[in-house]
Amino acid sequence: MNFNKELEQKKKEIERLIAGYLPKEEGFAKELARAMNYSMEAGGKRLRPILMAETYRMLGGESKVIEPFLAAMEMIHTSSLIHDDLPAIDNDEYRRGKKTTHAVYGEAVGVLSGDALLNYAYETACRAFFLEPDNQRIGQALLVLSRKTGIYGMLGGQSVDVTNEGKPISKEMLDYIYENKTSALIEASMMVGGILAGASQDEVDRIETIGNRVGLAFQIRDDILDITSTMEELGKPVFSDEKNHKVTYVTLRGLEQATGDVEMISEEAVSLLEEFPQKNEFLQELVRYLVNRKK
Ligand code: GRG
Repeated sequence: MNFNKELEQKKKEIERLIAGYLPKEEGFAKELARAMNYSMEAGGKRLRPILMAETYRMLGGESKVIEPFLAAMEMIHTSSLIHDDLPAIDNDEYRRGKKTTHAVYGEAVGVLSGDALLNYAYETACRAFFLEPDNQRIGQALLVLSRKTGIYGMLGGQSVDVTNEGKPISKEMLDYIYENKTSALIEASMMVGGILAGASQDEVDRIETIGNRVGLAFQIRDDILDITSTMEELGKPVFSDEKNHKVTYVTLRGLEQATGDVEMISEEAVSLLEEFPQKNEFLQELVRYLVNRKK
């Protein structure tokens, strides 16, 4: 099967699985559930759960215990996008080619649906205990998932990003921002896959480094697309970094070097992946695809 077809099929499988975990739109809080489901069903690449599932598969994982974590990861990611689009942060009206959650449901429900989805993600991940009550790795996976989302991960990075808008920032600070606001969830996705598959500490550490490199390349590519793509292609506004007075990898290093660095950093990730004797060619191709993605 060719890569694009396989990717589309895996994305569909993930979406089917996620649909089974979404909250019911009923009762007094149904507007909240609608807003949560609106954002979860708005599309997107489903990259993080696919990376998790493929790392799990590479390391020999075969149980359903991964499933609540696949859904939870996409919920965390989506909750961060809802909040990222809010008037207080990027104030964007479009995402994934559709109106953003706050644009449809209003700012208050936008805030609440981001909070609710983040909380619901952990509730969902905890369901893994019902599947395998004695599996100690579920606790380890939960720790990684929550730590990489919080102050020592995505939220830490995002906070430094927003509090430094409009200011000149060092490359060191930019690296911190990218490695946290973007890489942390990608690291967590791959690490959870590894942990639940029974990986050793050394393997989990190596997977963390791979996730870090993938996330960095992914974010630089995001910066490049912000200035080279179109709203139609991206499904979200372009020149958003300039609008928000953000220093990016491209403003610091220039478009040409940024493009070369994305290539180099992702090849580093692929080489580290190749060191695993258990090969997963799809995963390697996925990393390369991310560098050349158009949206
Ligand atoms: C509520 C948990 C929570 C967090 C709020 C706003 C915020 C804190 C974090 C924002 C983090 C962020 C948006 C980082 C940028 C990462 C990035 C490039 C996201 C886009 O990911 P894609 O391209 O999106 O995978 P799709 O739409 O394909 O899912």
